[in-house]
Amino acid sequence: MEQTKTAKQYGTRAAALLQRIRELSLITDEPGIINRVYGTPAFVQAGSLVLSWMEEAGLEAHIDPVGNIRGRWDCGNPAAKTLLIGSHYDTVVDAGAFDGPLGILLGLDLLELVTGLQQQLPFHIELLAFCDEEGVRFHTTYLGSKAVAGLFETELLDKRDEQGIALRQAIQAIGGDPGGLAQASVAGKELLGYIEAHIEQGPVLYERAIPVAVVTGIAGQKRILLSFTGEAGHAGTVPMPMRRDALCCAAACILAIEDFARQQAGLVATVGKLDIPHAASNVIPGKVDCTLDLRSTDEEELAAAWQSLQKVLNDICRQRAVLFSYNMVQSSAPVSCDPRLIRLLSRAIGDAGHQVVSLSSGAGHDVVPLSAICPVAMLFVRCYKGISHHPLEDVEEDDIAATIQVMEGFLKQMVFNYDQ
Ligand code: HGY
Ligand code: MN
Ligand code: MN
Repeated sequence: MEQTKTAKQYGTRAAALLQRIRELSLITDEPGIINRVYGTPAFVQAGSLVLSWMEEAGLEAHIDPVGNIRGRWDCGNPAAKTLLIGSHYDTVVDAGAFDGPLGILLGLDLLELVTGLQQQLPFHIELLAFCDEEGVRFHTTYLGSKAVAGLFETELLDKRDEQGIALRQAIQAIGGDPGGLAQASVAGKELLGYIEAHIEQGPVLYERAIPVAVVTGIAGQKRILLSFTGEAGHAGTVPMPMRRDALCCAAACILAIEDFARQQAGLVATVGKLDIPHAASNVIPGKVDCTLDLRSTDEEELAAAWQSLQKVLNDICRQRAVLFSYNMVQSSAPVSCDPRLIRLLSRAIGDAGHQVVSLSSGAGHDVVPLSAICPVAMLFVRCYKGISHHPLEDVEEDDIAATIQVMEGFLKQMVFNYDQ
């Protein structure tokens, strides 16, 4: 098949980027799947590899107090602003290879172009590989980007993982400094903006056969721990009408949550984890904890949905004589991307010969905390059938070539439109 001009011109860089994606994907705590959550040996190994790539590219690179890997290109003018580019290098469990690393490596590709060509730019660029966007280990997301945005809440340091290890200890264990997180912050600095390229993690671009899209905004999300307390008992002796079965109650609640979300167009609700302490096949579950992930791009709808769901869950628990309680683990409002950056990114997409499509993101991204301190933009990249958080996650080399071209075009737009 005749290679497109883009594939020819950018194909070599796309192939090199894919090679690095594959190299990173082999760094895992669980051979056979990609598993690289915050603070593990694989996490540290992956961070060192990204650091070495940044150093090879000629960037001033370092690991910050929370574990973000950072590479800076200085334009030589101390008064200049800084453009931030990045994504995350932690993963979910049994992850795909592109969620996070693609955005880091696209930024690295751009910086290799800048340093390689001794390009004179009027502004600085900082490449950020964030350490914990997924929040898998401590169940609270954006740890790295919150530190960079100066939004890290110190009470997070006492959060414990399933082994009872506190985040403070995990930071120390990787050589970080839990007392020095303020040094990671760029809040208040002269920032031009933050751009993140990321797989769409949804099917729209794949269905419409379009390689990239500009993101208009990121959905708000609530991560809530739901707890159901009934009464444990002997599976063989407690008559059914006398039971206060916490698991049956949780099951009824989980189906009610699904039913509720199905009736609200802009809402999604997911119970992704369920835990039965001291579970045994011959014991009626007395206690069940599960996680509720609630999202909407409309802040009022999200708040109202949670209010309504609390009533639904309380009613079910009352009928079953089971106690219901919850802990709001994390709550982030919807975020809008910056209109000016959207315009410049759309121009770059058009200049690269692609139809300009705008999408909102149901997935959370490090853009969320960064939006508090500077204008933000996101570029979505088509992925295979929209699959993500799954080993089948994949991106075509031609789409990586197209994205490289758009990112380069965006950088040009930022230069042409730079006003100190
Ligand atoms: O959960 C999310 O939306 C993201 O993948 N962390
Ligand atoms: Mn991601
Ligand atoms: Mn993810």
